[in-house]
Amino acid sequence: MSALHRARKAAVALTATAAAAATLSLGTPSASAAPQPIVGGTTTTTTSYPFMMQITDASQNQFCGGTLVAPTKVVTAAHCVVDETASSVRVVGGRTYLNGTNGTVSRVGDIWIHPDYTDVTNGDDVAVLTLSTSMPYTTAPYVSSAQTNVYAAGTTARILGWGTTSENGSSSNQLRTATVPVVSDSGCGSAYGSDFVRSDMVCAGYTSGGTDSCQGDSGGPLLIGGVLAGITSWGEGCAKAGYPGVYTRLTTFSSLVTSEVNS
Ligand code: 4AZ
Repeated sequence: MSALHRARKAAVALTATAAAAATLSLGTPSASAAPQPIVGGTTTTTTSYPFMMQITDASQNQFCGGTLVAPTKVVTAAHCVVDETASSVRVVGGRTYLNGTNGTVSRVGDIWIHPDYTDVTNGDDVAVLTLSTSMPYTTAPYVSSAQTNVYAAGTTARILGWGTTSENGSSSNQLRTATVPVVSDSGCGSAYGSDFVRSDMVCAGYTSGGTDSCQGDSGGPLLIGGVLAGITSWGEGCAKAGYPGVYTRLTTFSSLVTSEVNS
């Protein structure tokens, strides 16, 4: 696959780097729709989505999202933290703006990464962070392993993040959200071939593109009916027609996550 855009965390937030890269305008959504944030969507707040966490470096520069599922447990993507150590990351809750200083900052006591994780295109893109400080925010429920029906094609899902608002664009200072329809496994397989691992991934997005997760949204939630059902993982670029976003299929990993949440 020639131009597969492997998901990677945004290196830094709120720098001029991303804006400079945007001038390359590689693979921006074509013709019809001008790029809009998350790509597409609207601004929101951590008051509306209190379980939405920033995963940051030690200087509180956001590079991924995460979902608070218990007061000291955050679900995120393996690829977000595979090159990190517990001491190198922080989790920030209750902070709508990347340049804010409010909310709750916690250190991380333990990082659990799926033991089989190698690369986003091989699946297993799930991790659980154990926080040193409890977050005083409402947690999100997550799917049980039995709830595989939530991924019916066409079901509306919600994505959230501070990621770039266009491919190779800049991060959003304010948290953003968008809704995208779940894509059938056959449709996603047609787009991504063998990189789409049906047991471990689910796709969401419009056939015409225009609305999607993007760099820096990784690790954040895909909510279906208000329940955490996926983790932002990867895709071919962002918001491109024919290339939906790929999310970790959380039903597959629900029991493992529960083991970590209860540990
Ligand atoms: C990323 O790099 C990323 N359009 C996240 C989501 C998608 C692509 C890349 C899906 O974090």
